[in-house]
Amino acid sequence: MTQEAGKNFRCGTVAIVGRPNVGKSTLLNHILGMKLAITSRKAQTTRHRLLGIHTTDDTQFLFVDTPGFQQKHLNALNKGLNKTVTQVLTEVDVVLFVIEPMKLGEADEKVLSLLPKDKPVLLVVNKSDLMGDKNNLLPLIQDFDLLHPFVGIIPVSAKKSLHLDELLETTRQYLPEQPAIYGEDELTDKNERFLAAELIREKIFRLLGDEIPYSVTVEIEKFETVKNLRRIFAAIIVDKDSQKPMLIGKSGEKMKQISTEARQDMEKLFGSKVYLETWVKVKGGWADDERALKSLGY
Ligand SMILES: Nc1nc2c(ncn2[C@@H]2O[C@H](COP(=O)(O)OP(=O)(O)OP(=O)(O)O)[C@@H](O)[C@H]2O)c(=O)[nH]1
Ligand SMILES: [Mg+2]
Repeated sequence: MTQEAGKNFRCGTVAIVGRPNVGKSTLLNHILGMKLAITSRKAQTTRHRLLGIHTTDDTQFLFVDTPGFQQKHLNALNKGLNKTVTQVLTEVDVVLFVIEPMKLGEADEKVLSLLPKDKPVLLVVNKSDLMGDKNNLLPLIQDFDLLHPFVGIIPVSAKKSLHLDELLETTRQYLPEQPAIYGEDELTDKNERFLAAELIREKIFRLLGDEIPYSVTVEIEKFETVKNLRRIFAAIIVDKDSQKPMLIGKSGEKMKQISTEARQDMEKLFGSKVYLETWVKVKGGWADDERALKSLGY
């Protein structure tokens, strides 16, 4: 890193915002070249702001992944998620507004209305690999362009890592000239406890039907590091008794699968062996109870 060269080094924060499921977290992971943020086919996977640090020779990008802005089911949890998004927008140097190559919808319009007018915002058209005829992009871009003065428009594919260099190069131009804030090996400001809980939640999003994941949160009750072994004890919290058997599955099969896959991801991310123990607890109405939310880390 030529941070010592000083003069041209840039460092700044970049918000990644958009409606649920457009690929914000996938974009962060593919920029970092590392699975830091959890992702799934279901909307509303991300529930926390997440810092992802990407350091190159001349730039330190401080990306902030955010929850997809919620319009439906406005319980206390989702209201909190929306507050996170609006808060992040006030704090950053640049905004990446992520959309899919689909018609402008109500959910996109809602996020558009929140975009700051006094900050550079790039329109990032993700999932360009799904776009059949590239000519369809033009009317779509025109629709969006009418609603906000974007400083640039960049089609990318996060999943296939296409055009991410262009995205970084353009983003860089809007970052302030200043030295790096974090060490060049640092990846995030979140601790392993947080990341472990997220990986368990991801497996629940990926392995269970449409309803359960939204009623689930994960609490790490104990996290011990003994030499090259992490011993992690996690409670999976559901909203109702009736959800317990669905999560556990026939002869505990589902839980076993959740734990195994989460443990494998943790071993990769932490670079150590992991012993993981999980169990299910019921905490009725946790997602709409301010006090419970606070104690669960929201
Ligand atoms: N084909 C294709 N799929 C993608 C691309 N980027 C993301 N996806 C898929 O889109 C789905 C949603 O991705 P996420 O990264 O979880 O989306 P998100 O915007 O973070 O969603 P929330 O956190 O719920 O707001 C996943 O199934 C991804 O694999 C892409 O470039 N191409
Ligand atoms: Mg996400």
